[in-house]
Amino acid sequence: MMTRRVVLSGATGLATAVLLSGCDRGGSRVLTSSDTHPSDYPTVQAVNEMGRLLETRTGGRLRIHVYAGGQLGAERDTLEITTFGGLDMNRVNLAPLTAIEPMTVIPSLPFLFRSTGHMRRALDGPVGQAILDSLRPHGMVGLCFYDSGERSFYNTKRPIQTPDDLKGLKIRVQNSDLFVAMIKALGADATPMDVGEVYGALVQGVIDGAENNQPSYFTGRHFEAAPFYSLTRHVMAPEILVMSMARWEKLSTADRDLVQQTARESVPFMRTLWDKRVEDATAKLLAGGVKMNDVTDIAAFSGLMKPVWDRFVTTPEQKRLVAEIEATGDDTGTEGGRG
Ligand code: GTR
Repeated sequence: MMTRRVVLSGATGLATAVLLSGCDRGGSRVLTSSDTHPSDYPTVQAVNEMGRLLETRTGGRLRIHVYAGGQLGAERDTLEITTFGGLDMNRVNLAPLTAIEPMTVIPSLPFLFRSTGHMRRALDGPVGQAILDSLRPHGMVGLCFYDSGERSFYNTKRPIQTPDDLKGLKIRVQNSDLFVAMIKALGADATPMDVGEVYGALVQGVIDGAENNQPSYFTGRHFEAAPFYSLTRHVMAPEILVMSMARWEKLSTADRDLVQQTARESVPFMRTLWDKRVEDATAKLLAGGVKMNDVTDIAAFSGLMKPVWDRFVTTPEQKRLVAEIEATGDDTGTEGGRG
């Protein structure tokens, strides 16, 4: 049943996207983009802002239409559509890309970033650019990263304080072997699944929990079914905005520069919305009865990650980027070292 729904929604999305991709109206081009989040979510707002900048700067010649709320299907499916040019742009989390390109594993590694400042500084620099560029051989141009905060565990049973509390729990993860390996290393059972299925799976007891940032936990109403949210802050895998290489190659050099520049300009816009969204979601979650607990012994979790890092960080290029990120300071000027 679940598989059939995914296939059907993917097929419908595909037809829509193919019909709409790069449609021309009197010399103006509408770039199509997909997002699983609803239209008020910061990622959608940021791509809309980029569209507004593009429209203003080209006198309406280039515009963006975001298909929000997962209308075009799950991230894995829309990514496939993007790679063959059926969709012009796509905003996804980095996790589903880890199956496609090993360089995208890096910012998705558990307990890599020490803080939001550290993550932003590393991804805004040459390391981030190298990861964005790594998607080109896969038919996509990485335009920019957006924040996705810190992912933490939530479940229907109990607060998580130590990895022992996760034992035996069925935890939903994104479609990524890296995430599956991380959950297994922590002693829980991993169930990869599209985010759109999580609420129902929690209610039906198909899974006991999942992991995400506060805004997604709130927006998907997952907190109603799984009220224990434990601040493990284990992953800061960012969001990424990509453009299909097929569309990119059809743009003039000047338009490519404009697309790249407006994407870049949408990043600080998004961060302002994001910080506020985390604050608002947290307040609403607490008001909604969520039992949120701090986790004091983070080392008990991060200490189990060595086999995961060893399995997924294998190439010299990956190792070089990890070392560069570890040596990058955070916004408060601390240089290197896991403090
Ligand atoms: C969210 C992210 C989505 C999606 C979702 C998930 O934080 O913004 O793109 O990856 O998590 O868990 O599937």
